[in-house]
Amino acid sequence: MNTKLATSLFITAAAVTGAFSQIAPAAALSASSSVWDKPQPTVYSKSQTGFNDATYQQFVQQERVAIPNSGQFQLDSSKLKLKYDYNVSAFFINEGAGYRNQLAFSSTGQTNTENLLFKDISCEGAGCVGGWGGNALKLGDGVKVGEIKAGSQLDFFLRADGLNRGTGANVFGTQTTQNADGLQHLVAYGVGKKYLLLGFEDLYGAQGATGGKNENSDRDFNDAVFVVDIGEKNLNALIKPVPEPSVSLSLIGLGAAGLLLRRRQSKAN
Ligand SMILES: [Ca+2]
Ligand SMILES: [Ca+2]
Ligand SMILES: [Ca+2]
Repeated sequence: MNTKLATSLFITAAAVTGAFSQIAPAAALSASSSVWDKPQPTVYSKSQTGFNDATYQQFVQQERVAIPNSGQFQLDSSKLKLKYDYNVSAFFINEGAGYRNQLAFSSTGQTNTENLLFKDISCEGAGCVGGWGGNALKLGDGVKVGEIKAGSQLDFFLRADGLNRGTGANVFGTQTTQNADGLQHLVAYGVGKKYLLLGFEDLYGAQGATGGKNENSDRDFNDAVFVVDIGEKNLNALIKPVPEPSVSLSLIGLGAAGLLLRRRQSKAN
């Protein structure tokens, strides 16, 4: 990882601490939720949105290689609570998965809604991690999440191989405790000025575990990769959390360095 990358990639140290654990977690979207039966929202191409995915492809790891240090950056659902009203969008970055995964979101709080975002997360051809069937999305394709009011919490859910398995699929979400295997399936980073980078692991169980429901998971977290535009003010609010007393000195140091670098970068931009 180069220095520039490190400055743009920073994560909320506070997410590790569960700083806002007193906030009740949003109800998980089950595999049988009607949200998965909704029609695919309009997909906008890069030429329509002006979004450039190239900057973010560097975060997509090769198959079966985890995003470095991803285990440190466990996402707390409260991390995605928006402090300001914003018209949120999500963009497809890549997918390294044989599965035909699906993505949905929910917003709870001031805005209460849920919707399907991508019904068939499949990609084949130049720039795609692999090609295992399906070619529904182009790199950088975007969908509108919609206007989300300040004080709302965003959660994202992956129905693993949902296109094929339907209601029998596993759903993995923002809340680790609500995942059937009890494991983290999502890593989140703050990238650029206004984006969250989300990387999902779609295989059930611990790395290499077999038997039962286990799927010999590789824990590479590249099975569905997105960025979500939450706006600069919301991202800034998320990456400047009030440090908890329990946060280790090293994490505080990391966060402070990240903020410093970010401010410099902001000025540079
Ligand atoms: Ca993968
Ligand atoms: Ca796939
Ligand atoms: Ca995987």
